[in-house]
Amino acid sequence: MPKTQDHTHTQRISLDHDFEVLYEKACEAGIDTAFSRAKQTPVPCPFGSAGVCCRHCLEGPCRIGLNGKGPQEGICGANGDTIVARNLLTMMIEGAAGHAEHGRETALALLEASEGHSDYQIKGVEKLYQVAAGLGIETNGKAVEDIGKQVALKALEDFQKQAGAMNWLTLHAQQQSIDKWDELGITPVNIHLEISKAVTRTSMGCDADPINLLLGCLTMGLVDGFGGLHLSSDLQDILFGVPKLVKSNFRLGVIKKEMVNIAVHGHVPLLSEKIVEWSRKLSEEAKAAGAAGINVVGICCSGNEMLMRHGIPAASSFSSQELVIVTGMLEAMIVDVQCIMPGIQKVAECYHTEIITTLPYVKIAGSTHVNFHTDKADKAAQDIVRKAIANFPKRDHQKITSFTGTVEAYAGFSNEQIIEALSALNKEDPLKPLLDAITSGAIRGVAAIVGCTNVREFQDWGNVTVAKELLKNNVLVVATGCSAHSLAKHNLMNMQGLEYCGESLRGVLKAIGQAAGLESLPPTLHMGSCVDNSRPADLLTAVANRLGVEVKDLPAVGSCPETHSPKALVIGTYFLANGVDVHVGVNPQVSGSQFVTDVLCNGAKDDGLNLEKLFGGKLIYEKDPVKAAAILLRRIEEKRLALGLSS
Ligand code: MSK
Repeated sequence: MPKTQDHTHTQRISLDHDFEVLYEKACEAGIDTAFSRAKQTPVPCPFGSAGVCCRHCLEGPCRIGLNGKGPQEGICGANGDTIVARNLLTMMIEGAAGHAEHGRETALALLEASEGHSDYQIKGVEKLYQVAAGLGIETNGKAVEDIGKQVALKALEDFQKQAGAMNWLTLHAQQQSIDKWDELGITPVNIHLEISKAVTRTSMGCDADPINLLLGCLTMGLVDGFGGLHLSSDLQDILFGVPKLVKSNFRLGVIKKEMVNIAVHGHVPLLSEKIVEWSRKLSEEAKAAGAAGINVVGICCSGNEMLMRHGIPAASSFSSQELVIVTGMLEAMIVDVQCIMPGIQKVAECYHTEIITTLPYVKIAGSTHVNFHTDKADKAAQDIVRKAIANFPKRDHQKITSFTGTVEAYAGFSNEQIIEALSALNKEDPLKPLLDAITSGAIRGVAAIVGCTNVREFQDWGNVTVAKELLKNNVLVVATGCSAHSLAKHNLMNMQGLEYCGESLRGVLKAIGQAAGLESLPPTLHMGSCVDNSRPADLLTAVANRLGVEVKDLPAVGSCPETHSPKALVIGTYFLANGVDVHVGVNPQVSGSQFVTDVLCNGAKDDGLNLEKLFGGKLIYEKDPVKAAAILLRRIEEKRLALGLSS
């Protein structure tokens, strides 16, 4: 049995008590998890934390001395500003590449489905027509598959074209923003070209101008926003259908003792869709093995995707993924890509859980690998579900910890669903009730709470606290990613949470919800996975277009209180390029350069060049969630004032 690194487990790890129970159980059983490993290294490396460690060549690693003490240049002469900006761009590349690969796989899946040589069919026909029209594809008299193929080829063109702007950027961005990006020379041409160029410019002996490197970060933000987020969401809606309102459950009570439990974890929903389908089809086989049936639960964004389209319950966000296994009731955890801790394998070895990797470029030593491809998706899903069924009799009943508590949550708030709900109030002009609420001040502004949970943070605390502070002050809150897990678990996606809303916001939510046949809309709206940050972006664009202003002018903010991932940083950069203020509650690792910090965080009235002057919004780094919410509220009021909206 491995020895846990946290023998004392005195510090609390989560606002969710169930995970504290499991953490204590893991510590007592000598099972290491990310939480115990984090306590083993309580202070992160100060040089890495400040962004001043350079590992771009073999003369180093070099590091810049902190607080002006020690060497102020690397061996090549790169100073702290260059090194910090370059390291930030490296993180952006990593985040954008992950989302772009998600988009590329989805585009190929749509192409194969359209050509009839995969196990998938197009389910979102209406969305297909809408996207095709936006791309200028002629649809009259054409078969759905022909249109699907044209849309897929347009998407793949965004990985190949050598001139002009990306198709998906032109499809979704406001013209004023495109003009600004063109003027600054940051408009991306194609996704792979920009990623490749950015890798080149960060390598030793290339770009050494911190301003130019920071502009490169903005390009990566646009690559991510249009080539990762929008492209993936659009094509997934075409393949699997646009999410509609669903009711489901969160917390560990969703894992059922009498069932074969399968967790889907990762991001790209291609395989998870099939796991859900085959779990239903093979339930008789599970019963023959002594179980009551098959229960699929979600982790991270695979969980969000399956929740949004199928109402699959959610077991865990990022930081507690290993602890799900410690229930002793998980027969298999199926992973695809991103946010998968290698540590799950070691924890699984202490139980009967089988970790199953599915992509040739994401494997974990010791785990089972079932290769997934769209033309053999049904076969792969059947094999995986049968492996889980075969594991059910191997449970060690002495090691089981079950929970009964679940929290009900509403999800499925695509823009199409929001518009449908609003149209119950105004059929001819569905956006009008929302615009009226914003302009009258009944809704002070809109906030997207996005991003992760982070093992070094007290799980859910930052996400929930920022949300409650904003709700109390009548800000409409939407959420995606793992932060949506936090909000759902703490009653902010069901009607109980309405008590946290200010009176005027509650009135608007009730009016819209009741017109749509509900008691109310929930206090916060679950808009989906990480790539679905395209949805709040589209909502803001629609509101700005109707008000005749730019997105940067809206009283809208983004917040990532507990993030851990470079993906969240690059999503935030996409919003910054659109002029939206973005809060991060976790150190963005730029403090080693006052110049870079000023460019990112200073206001428009400050001396020198900065993001707010160029785009209209800035980065706000504040660890304390109450203070962070106060800053966001102030920014919302400033933008209201500038727009001439009621005080
Ligand atoms: S899964 S990127 S921990 S949100 Fe999208 Fe959650 Fe953050 Fe991964």
